[in-house]
Amino acid sequence: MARIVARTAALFLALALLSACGQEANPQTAGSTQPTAASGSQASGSTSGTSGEPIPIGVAVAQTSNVALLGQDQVDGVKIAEDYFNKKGGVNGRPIKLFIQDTAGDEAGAINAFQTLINNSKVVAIVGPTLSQQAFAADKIANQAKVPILAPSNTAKGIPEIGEYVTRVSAPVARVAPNAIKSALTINPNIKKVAVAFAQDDAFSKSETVTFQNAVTNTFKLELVTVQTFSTKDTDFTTQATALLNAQPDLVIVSGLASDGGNLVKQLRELGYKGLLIGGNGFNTSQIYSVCKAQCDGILVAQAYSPSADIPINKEWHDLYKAQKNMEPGQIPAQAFTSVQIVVEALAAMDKKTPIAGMDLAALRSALNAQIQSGSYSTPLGDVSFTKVPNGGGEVNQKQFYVAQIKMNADGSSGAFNLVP
Ligand code: 1QQ
Repeated sequence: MARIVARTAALFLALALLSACGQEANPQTAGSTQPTAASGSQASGSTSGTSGEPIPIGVAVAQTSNVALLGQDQVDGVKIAEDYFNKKGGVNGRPIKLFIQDTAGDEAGAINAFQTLINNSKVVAIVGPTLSQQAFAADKIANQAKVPILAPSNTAKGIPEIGEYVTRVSAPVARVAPNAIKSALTINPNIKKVAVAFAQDDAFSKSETVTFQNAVTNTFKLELVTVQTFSTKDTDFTTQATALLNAQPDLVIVSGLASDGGNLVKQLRELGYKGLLIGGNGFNTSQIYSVCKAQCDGILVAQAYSPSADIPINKEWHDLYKAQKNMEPGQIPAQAFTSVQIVVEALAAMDKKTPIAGMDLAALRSALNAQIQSGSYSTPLGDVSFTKVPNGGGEVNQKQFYVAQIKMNADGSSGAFNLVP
C-alpha cells in the first residue's frame, strides 16, 4: 500500500513538473490533444527562424499510468527535437508543430490517441506508441488510414510486419538483448546457472524473453534453471522472487516494464539475491531509479544508444538534453528525438523534389512514408536506414549496440547508466 501511495505521489509530482515546465495552460489528460507550439514562444515549440503554416506531426505516448515511467522520456525527447529542428529552419523554412496525445498504458488508449491525431489533428505522421503491446493494436488503425508510423520504442518481434506504414526506429530485442548476457559473462565468467522472469501479459516482454532464453541455452550454452512469470500489473513478487532464489542462479534476467520489473528486482534483492542481474528494455530509463531505488544498483541493460557516441547531432542533442534534465540522455528519449528527426528530414527531402505546400494530405502521407523508408539519416543513434520487410514496413538498420550498468548514488534515488566495455 505504502508503495502504491509513494508511486502515485511520484507520478503526480512528475505530471505537475511536466505542466509547470511546458507552456501548456492545462494539465495533459487522456483524450486531449495539445499542440506544444505557441508561436513566438521561447520554450519548447519555438518556431523562430521559420515561417508559414506549421506542419502537424503526431506523438502518441504514455503520459499517464505506470507506462508513463517510459513515455515521459519520450515526451522529453520529442519536445527537444521540435525546438531543435524549428530553430534549424524546420522543413525548408516551414515550422513543424507536435500534437502530443496521451495513450495511457493500454491498447484502447493508444487506438483513441491515434484516431484523434489522424482525424482531428490531421497529422502527416505519428511517432508512437510507447509499448509493442499497444503498437500491435493501434498501428493497424494508422496503417489502414495510410498514415506513416514511426515506432520509437517498439522492440518486439513482428512490429514492421504490422503493415507498410510502420517504420521501426527502435532496434528489435533480437539484436540488442543478447549483448547484456555477453557483458554479464565478461564481468563474471563463472556464470553457469541462469534464471529468467518475464511479464506474460506484455508483447515486448514475451518477445524479449524468447530472445534471452535462446541466447542462454543456444548461444552461450548456459543452464536455464527456472522461468518465472508475472503480470505488468503485479506489485507483490514474493512468489517469483522466492522461486528465483531457490533455483540458486548466478544470473537473473528480467523482461518486464519499468514498474513491475523494477519492483521484482527490488524484492529479489531484499530477499537476499546477491548475483548479477539483467533487465531488458523496460528497464531502459532513469525513471527506474524511483522504483528499485538503491536496489537498482548493478543492473545490466543492453541499449541501442550511447550518449557519448561521436556524432555531431548526438553532441548537440546530448547537450540540449543535459542542459534541460541535468543528466545524460538515455536510449528512449534519444529514439524519440530520432523519430522526429527522420520525419523532418524526409519531409525536407520530399519538398525539394515536389513542394509539399498545397499537396493533398493523403498524397503527402503516402509519399512521406516512401521517403522515410528509402532515406538514410545521421542520427544520435548512429547512421540509420530501413529495410522493407515482406508485405510490411521498414525495419531499422543500425550498427552499434551497447550495454550499460546502473550505478546508484548514495542517496538511493539518483544514479547513472554507465556503459560497460
Ligand atoms: C516495447 C518496449 C518497451 C519496453 C519500450 C518502452 O521495448 O514495448 O517494445
